[in-house]
Amino acid sequence: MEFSRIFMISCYVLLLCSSLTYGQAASPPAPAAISPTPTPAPAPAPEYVNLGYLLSVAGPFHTFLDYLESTKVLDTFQNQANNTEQGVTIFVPKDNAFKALKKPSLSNLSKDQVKSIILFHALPKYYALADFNDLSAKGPVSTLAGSQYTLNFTDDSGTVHLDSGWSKTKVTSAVLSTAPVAIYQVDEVLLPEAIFGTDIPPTPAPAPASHIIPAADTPSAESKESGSSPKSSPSNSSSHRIMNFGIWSQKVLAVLGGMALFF
Ligand SMILES: *[C@@H]1O[C@H](CO)[C@@H](O)[C@H](O)[C@H]1NC(C)=O
Ligand SMILES: *[C@@H]1O[C@H](CO)[C@@H](O)[C@H](O)[C@H]1NC(C)=O
Ligand SMILES: *[C@@H]1O[C@H](CO)[C@@H](O)[C@H](O)[C@H]1NC(C)=O
Ligand SMILES: CC(=O)N[C@H]1CO[C@H](CO)[C@@H](O)[C@@H]1O
Repeated sequence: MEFSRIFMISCYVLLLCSSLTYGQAASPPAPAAISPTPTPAPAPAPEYVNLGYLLSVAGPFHTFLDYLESTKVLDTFQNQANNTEQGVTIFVPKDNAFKALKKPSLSNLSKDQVKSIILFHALPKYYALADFNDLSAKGPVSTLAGSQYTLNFTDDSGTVHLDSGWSKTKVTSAVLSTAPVAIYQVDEVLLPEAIFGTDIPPTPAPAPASHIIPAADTPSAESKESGSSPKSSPSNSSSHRIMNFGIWSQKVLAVLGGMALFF
């Protein structure tokens, strides 16, 4: 008699404990799935973004910056950036994108053509990444190089693809995206149809998928590795297993407790 009472009490205690742990195990899995993209800390609204400085410390974007300086397009961009009404959106290829240029190279172009190509890398307006969804429906978008220098955009579930005719590339990270200045890193140098003609080369072999390198060492970096956000969500299985074990142990103990009543 004494033994069965102790057994019942201990069963009851175990039951309590197991429902407590079950309650704890059941609650945590929720937050992981809610927002895979971290919300950027609200940076203080910059009065003045020094593009030359920013591009010299991010990237590496030295080749692009050299072209910006030698063509004086840096002044055009900076002027546009200072103009807070419209702002500017700049697509910046990394140094290795310039190294990868072989077939149509920039070395064989006139100064004006090079200038146009560099101007071709910017839109005369600030666009946040979310704006490209609307922009992609609009068809060809004029760049700072003029109305015959257009880019087509497509927003593929958050990844912004650019098509210049010759170059098909995508935004791989946001170096800066705070109105009025957006600077996005792209995989390739944008080569305009207006200079290279409509003799579009066949699409080159796709680059290895693992080649996305976020722009590091950026002071106001709001680094966004596009297209790979869901991958990093933690494994779901362990929390499910804990939950399942919680339910299972609770049931067993409940049965034991019920049996104990008959002693
Ligand atoms: C942009 O604004 C800054 C700060 O007001 C100024 O020093 C700079 O000369 C301006 N640059 C251009 C190209 O307007
Ligand atoms: C520039 O390109 C044209 C045609 O593509 C070619 O005929 C010419 O030889 C090139 N010049 C140099 C300096 O490479
Ligand atoms: C952009 O898209 C339009 C059709 O909407 C097409 O006619 C044009 O050739 C495209 N331009 C480029 C550079 O891909
Ligand atoms: C709902 C869900 O995301 N289930 C996944 C849990 O993780 C396993 C692999 O560990 C996937 O196969 C499931 O699809």
